[in-house]
Amino acid sequence: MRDANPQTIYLKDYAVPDYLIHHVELNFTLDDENTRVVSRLTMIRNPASQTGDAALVLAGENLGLISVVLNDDNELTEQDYLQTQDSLIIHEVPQHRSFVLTIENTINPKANTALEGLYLSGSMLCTQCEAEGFRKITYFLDRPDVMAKFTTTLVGDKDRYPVLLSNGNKIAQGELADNRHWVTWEDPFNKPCYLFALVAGQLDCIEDSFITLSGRNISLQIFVEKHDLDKCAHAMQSLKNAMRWDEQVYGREYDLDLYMIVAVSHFNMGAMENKGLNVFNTKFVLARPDTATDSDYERIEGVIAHEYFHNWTGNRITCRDWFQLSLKEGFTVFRDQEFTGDRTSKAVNRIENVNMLRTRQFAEDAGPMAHPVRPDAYMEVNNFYTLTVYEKGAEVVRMIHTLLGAEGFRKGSDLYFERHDGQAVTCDDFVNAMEAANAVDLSQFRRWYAQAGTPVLTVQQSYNSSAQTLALTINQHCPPTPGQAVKEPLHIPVTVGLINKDGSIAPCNVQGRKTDEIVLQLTQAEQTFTFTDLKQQPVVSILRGFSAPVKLVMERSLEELAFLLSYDSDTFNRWEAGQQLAGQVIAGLIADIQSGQAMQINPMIVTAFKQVMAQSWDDLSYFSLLLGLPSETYLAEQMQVVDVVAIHKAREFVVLTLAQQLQTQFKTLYLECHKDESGVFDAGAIGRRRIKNMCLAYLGRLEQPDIQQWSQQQFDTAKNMTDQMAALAVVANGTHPAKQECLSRFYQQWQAEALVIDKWFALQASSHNPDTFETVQALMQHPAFDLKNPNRVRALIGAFSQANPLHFHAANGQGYQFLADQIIALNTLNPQVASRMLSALTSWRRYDEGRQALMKAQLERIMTTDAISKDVYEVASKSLA
Ligand code: 0A1
Ligand code: ZN
Repeated sequence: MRDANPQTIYLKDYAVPDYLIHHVELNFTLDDENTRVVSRLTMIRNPASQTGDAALVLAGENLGLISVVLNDDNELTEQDYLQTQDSLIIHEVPQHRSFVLTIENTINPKANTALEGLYLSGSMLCTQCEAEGFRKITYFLDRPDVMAKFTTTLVGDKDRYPVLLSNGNKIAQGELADNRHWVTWEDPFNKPCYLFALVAGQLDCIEDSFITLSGRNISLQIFVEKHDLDKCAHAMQSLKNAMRWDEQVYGREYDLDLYMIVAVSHFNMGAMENKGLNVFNTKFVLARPDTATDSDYERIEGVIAHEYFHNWTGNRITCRDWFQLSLKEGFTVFRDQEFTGDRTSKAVNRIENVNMLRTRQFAEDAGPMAHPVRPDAYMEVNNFYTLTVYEKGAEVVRMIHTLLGAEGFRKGSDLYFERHDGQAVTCDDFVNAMEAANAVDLSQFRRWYAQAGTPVLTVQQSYNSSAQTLALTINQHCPPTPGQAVKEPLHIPVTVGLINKDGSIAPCNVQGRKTDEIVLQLTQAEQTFTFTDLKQQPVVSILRGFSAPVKLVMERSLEELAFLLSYDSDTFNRWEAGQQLAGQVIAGLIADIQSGQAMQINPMIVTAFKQVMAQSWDDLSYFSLLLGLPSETYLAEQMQVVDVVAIHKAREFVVLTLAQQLQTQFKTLYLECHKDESGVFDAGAIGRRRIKNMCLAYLGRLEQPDIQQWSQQQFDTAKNMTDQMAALAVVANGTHPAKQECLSRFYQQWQAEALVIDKWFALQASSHNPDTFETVQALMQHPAFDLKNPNRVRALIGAFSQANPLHFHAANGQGYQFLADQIIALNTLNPQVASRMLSALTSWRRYDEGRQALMKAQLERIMTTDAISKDVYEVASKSLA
């Protein structure tokens, strides 16, 4: 397919483009298998270019070239240009004046299973151009620092493509012979080609409007297939909420008169922020109470907001090059996290985000693909849409927010927008604006962008009763990562609070300033901070709100953790204390298993849970998080050599013990909260569903007839997907007599709803049941399974390999072989998805010798794949290096 030995691209080699494009006039004659593209580019030599060579090199892949014409009348011949596999090199173009280059080519959307460029999703034609998809549409300067105005005309059959959409405003339309019609769109804003989009097909739309703060009326449209029209209301409301929030919190208004969202069923990622025409995975648009869970509702609002926020952080100000991806992604994720926190529960949202960061991003940072938030090299840019760039990138922005405070941060973002509107810039430009607006020095802080790996903070405390002081000594250390053996100390905000033994707040008095909480600024490898005026030794609550993306090492007794679980006023640390307590208890059981002893559970965990359950809670979602145990994946992250079987057994033992000993409490709580509130999405109803389903999950482990009846009844009568899915999970993950019947009834009920069927696949693939592997193999043959649909692949293959450690890591290696087979098949169909599926194999060094050998053998087999894609090659080869 591509290079067997792909080239590495380095940040240090960045050079400005040799040519610039002012205006792009595109004309598409649409056809599912043979679309004709005419691209008329108004160009000029870049005065800032340093290159002596005048050749014009345009990127292009899989294109059928028809003609190249210079200045409208000079048709170039094969002597004038060179066509390679991935470029068109025109030997000579005018150097001192602008010129027009018109290129005509064909493409085949139907054959495009990689879903980059122009492709068919169901019966809809749509595009995905980030990062380098535009070169699969036509020859172009496909790099984000080339920004141009786009005018796009779409021509197509009226019945086949009744709706024709592109970026910006519709400026003209008309009819043609042979039942065809055309529409011209014009985007008045300069943009890089990765923000180009077109959509054509049989679409229906819901419409609404939004009045901006300055009184402009924006028309809002969501396009979907006809049968999905009744699932768009939540997405529309979410969009309006996001628009208002960005005005209120960042002072940013929308800039076009029209905002369009299209939902497509085949999409490699979550959604795409194309200017004025977002293209979304249906998963992040469609919701009706009976088809989508509460967390789907929340994620939809978050992703809609994320794409909307990109209009300022990504589109108006974009990235100079793809190494700067976190400039737009880190900042935009930070913005969507803050939005979701404001819309739902700040406490819950922070915990969920940190949970994801610590289980998945920390693993990435500790593995062979570890890279800085601003990577300095890549083979395939699509491999760098990572948790590090997105989630750790957001943490870096959050730390700036913590260091500067909300007001200082807003001053910095205002200056950033003022300085760089309309430009393609770097992460440094962002930090420069934050610095300049606040007169602070963030030079050491910049290392967060350049250094990979998760820093470890080791904390020691010593209380001096005669001096009434507490000294906190914090040491920072960051383990080496590939290509970065030595790390420099980082500038780390560490938020601390002190608590007296009676639960009251002890003031933090450092250098004469007395506050309830303090942000310590750690800048050295080791530093001691002294708190004064402490008559008694307080309990330290450190890294409040998870103020930095680090691992914390601090000796804590179970008693101290139980104290913090009861008294810490910081909602994050309170939850964290419970997690650590459970983690220590589970670690004790793992040790029992590994030394061949009977498991002996420390009763403190039961007492601690009982206490939590005895309190009354306003935020029931937060309450349910306090009752959750650390996941198997998170527990695995904590072990030197991961023992999947022991982790599973130990954790299950704790679940069962809690279910047995707190059975009465779980039952009472379940019955109290089990109400019919279908379609009610306020925090109260969401919280009640969440806590009651948590209770049901515990109780389900008892395998008792009374509980089996409860779960069956909840399944039978549920009117919302949250309750139906939670009940099905309990029924299907055990020995419930109606297991098969419920699974098949669920399928029958929902076979017309692709997103619900994805849940059905994922639930079975992540089950602990002993026959899960056979089930997964059988599901691969199910008529509803389709290797060409990324959502399906993620639901079945992704859930099995990433959310089912017990079965994926079966000691005989069958899980590894299965995954490798699928990756090899996906390599040809969709390299991006193939490479993402590979992540389950990259951490092979973390397992025992037997599993290491089996995983490594599969990685080696993948490396021998014929026509291996750049995407898969980069991840597999780096994993083996
Ligand atoms: N910029 C989008 C994510 C995205 C990236 C690449 C894609 O295709 C390869 C698609 C979407 C976002 O952050 O939402
Ligand atoms: Zn994004």
